[in-house]
Amino acid sequence: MQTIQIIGYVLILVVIGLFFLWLRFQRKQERALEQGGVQEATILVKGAYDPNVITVKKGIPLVLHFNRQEDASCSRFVTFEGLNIRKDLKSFAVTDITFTPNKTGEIAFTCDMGMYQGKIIVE
Ligand SMILES: [Cu+2]
Repeated sequence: MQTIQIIGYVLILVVIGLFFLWLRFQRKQERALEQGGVQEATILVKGAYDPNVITVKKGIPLVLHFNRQEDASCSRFVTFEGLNIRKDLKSFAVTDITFTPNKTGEIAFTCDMGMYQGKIIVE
């Protein structure tokens, strides 16, 4: 094989790799739906949190429906920074997490190893 061909294959692999990285870390933003005094959002847990950025309003009870469609041990627990919330998400089921965001700012949530990352933006 010629050197130029090898360089070509390597470049193609690099581009494919970057594409998957971009898919994994891109922001998928959504606003919680407000209805009847609560706001809620559904987060698909499969390879990542989708959406991984959720905008909510301060002072209104928030219900997050974590729909975990996998059994990878990585995503089993979700922890909310600064809220003392750590929850076991059952595989192929929806687990609700409810709290009222009391101050504006950002609340990060992650799996135990920090591979899956998301955040709540409180407005
Ligand atoms: Cu993990």
